Amino acid sequence: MYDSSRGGGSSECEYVNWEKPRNSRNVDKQDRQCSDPAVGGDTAWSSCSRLTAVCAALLCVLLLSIAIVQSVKLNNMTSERDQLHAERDELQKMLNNTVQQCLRYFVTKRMGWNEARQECRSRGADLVIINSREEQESISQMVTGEAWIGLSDSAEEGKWTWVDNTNLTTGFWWQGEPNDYEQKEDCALIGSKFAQDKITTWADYPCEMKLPAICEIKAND
Ligand SMILES: [Ca+2]
Ligand SMILES: [Ca+2]
Repeated sequence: MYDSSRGGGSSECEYVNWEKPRNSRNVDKQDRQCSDPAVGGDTAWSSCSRLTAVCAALLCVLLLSIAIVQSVKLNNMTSERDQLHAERDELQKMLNNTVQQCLRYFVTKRMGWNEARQECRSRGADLVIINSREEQESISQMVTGEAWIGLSDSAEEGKWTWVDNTNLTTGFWWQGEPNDYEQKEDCALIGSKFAQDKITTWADYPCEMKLPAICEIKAND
């Protein structure tokens, strides 16, 4: 309806019969809910923002967790690999030592010292000469029980000489040895049954005693 009594402008007449769409405000509001926080959609906007932030945070936590798990797995695998390498190297070293010992030393049957020396020499070796504590330890581990070594004082009582004619400098005698018991003991053995440790195990026995002997193949032979 046109109301001319108000004398207003044409713009006012135009709105007399015009009904603003009932839901226009709501539609407008809905359109702006997630796009413009300044137009009455603060609550909805905050919800969207929080939801997005929570999702992003969860994603970050998930990715971080995966990264941590993978890192731990990698560290564990690296440690296991290093340990396996160390064990392999140790086994290789033990194998090499064992092979070297097998190639360098052998043990005869039971016989007297002079007979044993002949046996060693007939096989390209001689009775063993022990030059160091390491060799004493190594040979002690190789044999069990008593065995002849290449040391005697047959030529001159009390003057212990190796089979290569060098004089003994460092001995590994058990307590009270050598004692030349009844003036009949001129040959040395390793692994005395009376010894209480694995290092000081030498003793002098009568050379006719039947014992195994340790022969040593020289490296330059
Ligand atoms: Ca003697
Ligand atoms: Ca003795």
